[in-house]
Amino acid sequence: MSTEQGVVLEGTGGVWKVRTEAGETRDASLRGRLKQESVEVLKLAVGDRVVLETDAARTQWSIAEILPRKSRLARRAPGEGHGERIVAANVDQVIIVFAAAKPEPHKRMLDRFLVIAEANSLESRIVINKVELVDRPWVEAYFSDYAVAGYPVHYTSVKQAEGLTELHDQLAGRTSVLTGPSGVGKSSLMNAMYPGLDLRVGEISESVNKGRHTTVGALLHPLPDAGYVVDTAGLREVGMWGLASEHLDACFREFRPFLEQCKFGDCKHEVEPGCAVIGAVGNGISAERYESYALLRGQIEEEERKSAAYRVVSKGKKRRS
Ligand SMILES: Nc1nc2c(ncn2[C@@H]2O[C@H](COP(=O)(O)OP(=O)(O)OP(=O)(O)O)[C@@H](O)[C@H]2O)c(=O)[nH]1
Ligand SMILES: [Mg+2]
Ligand SMILES: [Zn+2]
Repeated sequence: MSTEQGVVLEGTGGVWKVRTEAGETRDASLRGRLKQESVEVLKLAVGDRVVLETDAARTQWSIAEILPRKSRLARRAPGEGHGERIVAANVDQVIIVFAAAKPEPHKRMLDRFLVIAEANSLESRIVINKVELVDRPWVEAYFSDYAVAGYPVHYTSVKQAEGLTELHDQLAGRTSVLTGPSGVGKSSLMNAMYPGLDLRVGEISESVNKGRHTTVGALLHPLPDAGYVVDTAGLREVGMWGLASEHLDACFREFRPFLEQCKFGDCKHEVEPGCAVIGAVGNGISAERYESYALLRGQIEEEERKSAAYRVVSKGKKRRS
Protein backbone atom coordinates (compact mmCIF):
# COMPACT_ATOMS: atom_id res chain seq x y z
CA MET A 1 0.00 0.00 0.00
CA SER A 2 1.49 3.36 -0.98
CA THR A 3 0.27 6.89 -0.36
CA GLU A 4 0.59 10.21 -2.17
CA GLN A 5 -0.52 13.74 -1.45
CA GLY A 6 -2.52 15.74 -3.91
CA VAL A 7 -4.97 18.56 -4.57
CA VAL A 8 -8.59 18.05 -5.63
CA LEU A 9 -9.19 19.57 -9.07
CA GLU A 10 -12.79 18.63 -9.62
CA GLY A 11 -15.46 16.24 -8.47
CA THR A 12 -18.41 14.69 -10.21
CA GLY A 13 -20.63 11.89 -9.09
CA GLY A 14 -18.40 10.56 -6.34
CA VAL A 15 -15.23 10.49 -8.45
CA TRP A 16 -12.69 13.16 -7.64
CA LYS A 17 -9.85 14.28 -9.91
CA VAL A 18 -6.76 14.70 -7.77
CA ARG A 19 -3.46 16.16 -8.92
CA THR A 20 -0.51 14.62 -7.15
CA GLU A 21 2.62 16.48 -6.14
CA ALA A 22 4.40 14.85 -9.08
CA GLY A 23 1.86 16.51 -11.37
CA GLU A 24 -0.12 13.42 -12.29
CA THR A 25 -3.91 13.41 -12.30
CA ARG A 26 -5.70 10.50 -10.68
CA ASP A 27 -9.35 9.58 -10.35
CA ALA A 28 -10.12 8.73 -6.76
CA SER A 29 -13.13 7.97 -4.65
CA LEU A 30 -13.62 8.64 -0.97
CA ARG A 31 -12.68 5.67 1.15
CA GLY A 32 -15.74 4.08 2.75
CA ARG A 33 -14.66 4.80 6.29
CA LEU A 34 -14.11 8.49 5.46
CA LYS A 35 -17.52 8.75 3.87
CA GLN A 36 -19.20 7.89 7.13
CA GLU A 37 -16.81 9.74 9.38
CA SER A 38 -18.28 13.22 9.50
CA VAL A 39 -20.30 15.81 7.70
CA GLU A 40 -17.07 17.66 6.97
CA VAL A 41 -16.16 14.91 4.52
CA LEU A 42 -19.35 15.51 2.59
CA LYS A 43 -17.98 18.93 1.99
CA LEU A 44 -14.85 17.82 0.18
CA ALA A 45 -14.18 20.59 -2.32
CA VAL A 46 -11.81 21.58 -5.07
CA GLY A 47 -8.61 22.89 -3.57
CA ASP A 48 -8.68 20.39 -0.73
CA ARG A 49 -5.35 18.70 -0.03
CA VAL A 50 -5.80 14.97 0.38
CA VAL A 51 -3.83 11.82 1.00
CA LEU A 52 -4.34 9.18 -1.68
CA GLU A 53 -3.95 5.48 -1.11
CA THR A 54 -3.54 2.79 -3.69
CA ASP A 55 -3.33 -0.98 -3.88
CA ALA A 56 -0.20 -2.91 -4.78
CA ALA A 57 -1.10 -2.89 -8.48
CA ARG A 58 -1.54 0.93 -8.40
CA THR A 59 -4.78 0.73 -10.33
CA GLN A 60 -7.34 2.02 -7.82
CA TRP A 61 -6.88 5.20 -5.86
CA SER A 62 -8.90 6.34 -2.91
CA ILE A 63 -8.92 9.42 -0.72
CA ALA A 64 -7.81 8.24 2.70
CA GLU A 65 -7.48 11.58 4.43
CA ILE A 66 -8.43 15.22 3.96
CA LEU A 67 -5.77 17.56 5.29
CA PRO A 68 -6.79 20.61 7.34
CA ARG A 69 -7.91 23.61 5.32
CA LYS A 70 -6.36 27.01 5.70
CA SER A 71 -9.33 28.80 4.15
CA ARG A 72 -12.41 28.28 2.07
CA LEU A 73 -15.04 29.97 0.02
CA ALA A 74 -18.51 28.89 1.07
CA ARG A 75 -21.94 29.43 -0.33
CA ARG A 76 -23.11 30.43 3.08
CA ALA A 77 -21.31 32.68 5.49
CA PRO A 78 -19.11 30.66 7.87
CA GLY A 79 -20.88 29.49 10.98
CA GLU A 80 -24.24 30.94 10.10
CA GLY A 81 -26.92 28.37 9.70
CA HIS A 82 -27.14 25.09 7.89
CA GLY A 83 -26.69 24.09 4.31
CA GLU A 84 -23.20 25.45 4.01
CA ARG A 85 -21.54 24.40 0.79
CA ILE A 86 -17.85 24.76 0.19
CA VAL A 87 -17.15 26.11 -3.28
CA ALA A 88 -13.37 25.86 -2.97
CA ALA A 89 -10.86 25.14 -0.23
CA ASN A 90 -7.46 26.66 0.49
CA VAL A 91 -8.24 29.77 -1.50
CA ASP A 92 -5.62 32.52 -1.18
CA GLN A 93 -7.44 35.32 -2.93
CA VAL A 94 -10.50 36.33 -4.90
CA ILE A 95 -9.81 38.19 -8.15
CA ILE A 96 -12.80 40.32 -9.06
CA VAL A 97 -12.77 41.42 -12.68
CA PHE A 98 -14.84 44.26 -14.08
CA ALA A 99 -14.52 46.17 -17.36
CA ALA A 100 -13.91 49.91 -17.49
CA ALA A 101 -16.55 49.90 -20.24
CA LYS A 102 -18.43 47.37 -22.40
CA PRO A 103 -20.07 46.28 -20.17
CA GLU A 104 -20.34 49.35 -17.95
CA PRO A 105 -18.94 48.69 -14.48
CA HIS A 106 -21.47 48.28 -11.72
CA LYS A 107 -19.93 49.36 -8.42
CA ARG A 108 -22.73 48.03 -6.25
CA MET A 109 -22.15 44.61 -7.77
CA LEU A 110 -18.42 44.98 -7.10
CA ASP A 111 -19.26 45.74 -3.47
CA ARG A 112 -21.28 42.53 -3.25
CA PHE A 113 -18.37 40.46 -4.53
CA LEU A 114 -16.11 42.15 -1.98
CA VAL A 115 -18.55 41.44 0.86
CA ILE A 116 -18.68 37.77 -0.14
CA ALA A 117 -14.87 37.55 -0.04
CA GLU A 118 -14.73 39.39 3.30
CA ALA A 119 -17.44 37.17 4.79
CA ASN A 120 -15.18 34.24 3.96
CA SER A 121 -12.10 36.03 5.37
CA LEU A 122 -10.47 36.01 1.94
CA GLU A 123 -8.23 38.65 0.40
CA SER A 124 -9.57 40.38 -2.71
CA ARG A 125 -7.88 41.93 -5.68
CA ILE A 126 -9.81 44.10 -8.13
CA VAL A 127 -9.05 44.06 -11.84
CA ILE A 128 -10.45 46.75 -14.12
CA ASN A 129 -9.97 45.49 -17.67
CA LYS A 130 -10.46 47.17 -21.07
CA VAL A 131 -8.92 50.39 -19.76
CA GLU A 132 -7.89 51.41 -23.28
CA LEU A 133 -11.55 52.18 -23.94
CA VAL A 134 -11.69 55.00 -21.39
CA ASP A 135 -9.74 57.96 -20.08
CA ARG A 136 -7.18 56.64 -17.61
CA PRO A 137 -7.39 59.44 -15.00
CA TRP A 138 -11.18 59.16 -15.12
CA VAL A 139 -11.20 55.41 -14.47
CA GLU A 140 -8.67 55.66 -11.65
CA ALA A 141 -10.74 58.37 -10.01
CA TYR A 142 -13.91 56.34 -10.55
CA PHE A 143 -12.48 53.37 -8.62
CA SER A 144 -10.40 55.38 -6.14
CA ASP A 145 -12.68 54.43 -3.21
CA TYR A 146 -11.38 50.89 -3.44
CA ALA A 147 -7.71 51.77 -3.29
CA VAL A 148 -8.50 54.05 -0.34
CA ALA A 149 -10.38 51.19 1.34
CA GLY A 150 -7.19 49.15 1.02
CA TYR A 151 -7.89 46.86 -1.94
CA PRO A 152 -5.22 46.32 -4.59
CA VAL A 153 -6.61 47.55 -7.91
CA HIS A 154 -5.12 46.48 -11.25
CA TYR A 155 -5.84 48.40 -14.44
CA THR A 156 -5.45 46.11 -17.43
CA SER A 157 -6.01 45.94 -21.14
CA VAL A 158 -5.77 42.63 -22.94
CA LYS A 159 -5.95 44.55 -26.22
CA GLN A 160 -2.90 46.65 -25.39
CA ALA A 161 -1.13 44.09 -23.19
CA GLU A 162 -1.26 46.45 -20.26
CA GLY A 163 -0.94 45.47 -16.60
CA LEU A 164 -0.74 41.78 -17.45
CA THR A 165 2.70 41.13 -15.97
CA GLU A 166 1.73 42.66 -12.64
CA LEU A 167 -1.43 40.57 -12.45
CA HIS A 168 0.43 37.44 -13.55
CA ASP A 169 2.92 37.97 -10.70
CA GLN A 170 0.07 38.02 -8.20
CA LEU A 171 -1.37 34.72 -9.43
CA ALA A 172 1.88 32.77 -9.33
CA GLY A 173 2.05 30.19 -6.58
CA ARG A 174 -1.39 31.06 -5.18
CA THR A 175 -4.88 29.66 -5.42
CA SER A 176 -7.12 32.35 -6.83
CA VAL A 177 -10.84 32.42 -7.48
CA LEU A 178 -11.49 34.40 -10.65
CA THR A 179 -14.88 36.01 -10.85
CA GLY A 180 -16.82 38.91 -12.31
CA PRO A 181 -19.69 39.59 -14.69
CA SER A 182 -19.87 38.04 -18.13
CA GLY A 183 -18.02 39.74 -20.96
CA VAL A 184 -15.50 41.69 -18.88
CA GLY A 185 -12.57 39.67 -20.26
CA LYS A 186 -11.77 37.01 -17.66
CA SER A 187 -11.04 34.33 -20.25
CA SER A 188 -9.16 36.82 -22.41
CA LEU A 189 -6.98 37.83 -19.44
CA MET A 190 -6.15 34.23 -18.59
CA ASN A 191 -5.32 33.40 -22.21
CA ALA A 192 -3.15 36.49 -22.53
CA MET A 193 -1.24 35.73 -19.32
CA TYR A 194 -0.92 32.02 -20.01
CA PRO A 195 -0.63 31.56 -23.77
CA GLY A 196 -1.44 28.04 -24.86
CA LEU A 197 -3.07 27.13 -21.59
CA ASP A 198 -6.35 25.37 -22.13
CA LEU A 199 -8.28 27.06 -19.38
CA ARG A 200 -11.98 26.55 -19.11
CA VAL A 201 -12.37 29.84 -17.30
CA GLY A 202 -15.72 31.20 -18.31
CA GLU A 203 -16.04 28.67 -21.09
CA ILE A 204 -19.31 27.41 -19.74
CA SER A 205 -21.65 30.34 -19.91
CA GLU A 206 -23.45 31.12 -16.71
CA SER A 207 -26.90 30.51 -18.10
CA VAL A 208 -25.98 27.03 -19.32
CA ASN A 209 -24.30 26.22 -16.05
CA LYS A 210 -26.93 27.71 -13.81
CA GLY A 211 -28.83 24.57 -12.97
CA ARG A 212 -25.69 22.49 -12.72
CA HIS A 213 -22.99 24.23 -10.76
CA THR A 214 -24.48 23.44 -7.37
CA THR A 215 -23.79 19.77 -8.01
CA VAL A 216 -20.88 19.96 -10.42
CA GLY A 217 -19.12 22.61 -8.40
CA ALA A 218 -16.09 24.59 -9.31
CA LEU A 219 -13.04 23.52 -11.28
CA LEU A 220 -9.48 24.08 -10.15
CA HIS A 221 -7.00 24.73 -12.93
CA PRO A 222 -3.28 24.25 -12.33
CA LEU A 223 -1.21 27.18 -13.60
CA PRO A 224 2.24 26.70 -15.15
CA ASP A 225 3.81 28.79 -12.38
CA ALA A 226 2.56 26.62 -9.54
CA GLY A 227 -0.64 28.44 -8.77
CA TYR A 228 -4.25 27.47 -9.32
CA VAL A 229 -7.23 29.33 -10.64
CA VAL A 230 -10.73 28.37 -9.60
CA ASP A 231 -13.31 28.68 -12.28
CA THR A 232 -16.71 29.02 -10.72
CA ALA A 233 -19.88 30.25 -12.29
CA GLY A 234 -22.25 32.39 -10.32
CA LEU A 235 -20.18 33.57 -7.37
CA ARG A 236 -22.82 36.25 -7.28
CA GLU A 237 -25.08 33.78 -5.53
CA VAL A 238 -22.45 32.59 -3.11
CA GLY A 239 -22.73 33.31 0.54
CA MET A 240 -24.44 36.63 0.61
CA TRP A 241 -27.80 35.77 2.01
CA GLY A 242 -26.38 33.51 4.64
CA LEU A 243 -24.64 36.51 6.13
CA ALA A 244 -26.35 37.86 9.23
CA SER A 245 -27.14 41.55 8.86
CA GLU A 246 -25.16 42.46 11.96
CA HIS A 247 -21.99 41.12 10.37
CA LEU A 248 -22.25 43.15 7.20
CA ASP A 249 -20.52 46.23 8.57
CA ALA A 250 -17.23 44.39 9.18
CA CYS A 251 -17.34 43.18 5.55
CA PHE A 252 -16.77 46.79 4.47
CA ARG A 253 -13.14 46.81 5.45
CA GLU A 254 -12.71 50.58 5.75
CA PHE A 255 -15.57 50.63 8.32
CA ARG A 256 -13.65 48.45 10.75
CA PRO A 257 -11.62 51.14 12.54
CA PHE A 258 -14.89 52.91 13.40
CA LEU A 259 -17.10 50.01 14.48
CA GLU A 260 -15.94 49.99 18.09
CA GLN A 261 -16.49 53.73 18.38
CA CYS A 262 -20.25 53.79 17.78
CA LYS A 263 -22.22 54.85 20.85
CA PHE A 264 -24.37 51.73 20.75
CA GLY A 265 -22.87 48.26 20.57
CA ASP A 266 -25.60 47.04 18.23
CA CYS A 267 -25.44 50.14 16.03
CA LYS A 268 -26.77 49.48 12.52
CA HIS A 269 -25.12 52.66 11.28
CA GLU A 270 -28.43 53.84 9.88
CA VAL A 271 -29.98 56.56 12.02
CA GLU A 272 -28.44 55.98 15.42
CA PRO A 273 -27.00 58.95 17.30
CA GLY A 274 -23.30 58.78 18.01
CA CYS A 275 -22.62 56.52 15.02
CA ALA A 276 -18.91 56.65 14.21
CA VAL A 277 -19.44 55.10 10.76
CA ILE A 278 -21.85 57.83 9.71
CA GLY A 279 -19.47 60.33 11.30
CA ALA A 280 -16.65 59.05 9.07
CA VAL A 281 -18.57 59.38 5.79
CA GLY A 282 -16.58 61.81 3.70
CA ASN A 283 -13.62 61.34 6.00
CA GLY A 284 -12.35 57.77 5.78
CA ILE A 285 -15.50 56.21 4.34
CA SER A 286 -16.80 57.27 0.95
CA ALA A 287 -20.43 58.28 0.57
CA GLU A 288 -20.89 55.71 -2.18
CA ARG A 289 -19.54 52.81 -0.18
CA TYR A 290 -21.68 53.87 2.77
CA GLU A 291 -24.75 53.97 0.51
CA SER A 292 -23.87 50.53 -0.76
CA TYR A 293 -23.71 49.28 2.81
CA ALA A 294 -27.10 50.76 3.66
CA LEU A 295 -28.64 49.24 0.53
CA LEU A 296 -27.23 45.77 1.20
CA ARG A 297 -28.16 45.92 4.84
CA GLY A 298 -31.75 46.67 3.85
CA GLN A 299 -31.76 43.71 1.46
CA ILE A 300 -30.30 41.30 3.98
CA GLU A 301 -32.75 42.42 6.67
CA GLU A 302 -35.58 41.91 4.21
CA GLU A 303 -34.34 38.36 3.54
CA GLU A 304 -34.15 37.75 7.28
CA ARG A 305 -37.72 38.92 7.77
CA LYS A 306 -38.92 36.66 4.95
CA SER A 307 -37.15 33.58 6.24
CA ALA A 308 -38.37 34.23 9.79
CA ALA A 309 -41.94 34.47 8.45
CA TYR A 310 -41.36 31.30 6.44
CA ARG A 311 -40.17 29.46 9.55
CA VAL A 312 -43.34 30.45 11.40
CA VAL A 313 -45.55 29.27 8.52
CA SER A 314 -43.79 25.93 8.07
CA LYS A 315 -43.81 25.26 11.81
CA GLY A 316 -47.58 25.81 11.87
CA LYS A 317 -48.01 23.38 8.97
CA LYS A 318 -46.00 20.70 10.68
CA ARG A 319 -48.07 20.93 13.83
CA ARG A 320 -51.33 20.49 11.94
CA SER A 321 -50.21 17.42 10.00
N1 LIG B 1 -11.59 46.44 -25.94
C1 LIG B 1 -11.23 45.37 -25.23
N2 LIG B 1 -11.92 44.22 -25.34
C2 LIG B 1 -11.55 43.17 -24.60
C3 LIG B 1 -10.46 43.24 -23.69
N3 LIG B 1 -10.36 42.05 -23.08
C4 LIG B 1 -11.32 41.26 -23.60
N4 LIG B 1 -12.04 41.95 -24.51
C5 LIG B 1 -13.19 41.44 -25.29
O1 LIG B 1 -14.32 41.30 -24.44
C6 LIG B 1 -15.15 40.23 -24.87
C7 LIG B 1 -15.45 39.28 -23.71
O2 LIG B 1 -14.24 38.67 -23.30
P1 LIG B 1 -14.21 37.28 -22.50
O3 LIG B 1 -12.79 37.01 -22.18
O4 LIG B 1 -14.95 36.24 -23.25
O5 LIG B 1 -15.04 37.68 -21.21
P2 LIG B 1 -15.36 36.77 -19.93
O6 LIG B 1 -15.24 37.65 -18.75
O7 LIG B 1 -14.55 35.54 -19.95
O8 LIG B 1 -16.90 36.44 -20.14
P3 LIG B 1 -17.70 35.14 -19.66
O9 LIG B 1 -16.91 33.93 -20.04
O10 LIG B 1 -19.01 35.22 -20.37
O11 LIG B 1 -17.88 35.27 -18.17
C8 LIG B 1 -14.40 39.55 -26.01
O12 LIG B 1 -14.94 40.01 -27.22
C9 LIG B 1 -12.98 40.05 -25.86
O13 LIG B 1 -12.27 40.11 -27.06
C10 LIG B 1 -9.73 44.47 -23.60
O14 LIG B 1 -8.78 44.64 -22.84
N5 LIG B 1 -10.17 45.49 -24.37
MG1 LIG C 1 -15.04 33.62 -20.20
ZN1 LIG D 1 -22.69 53.05 13.94
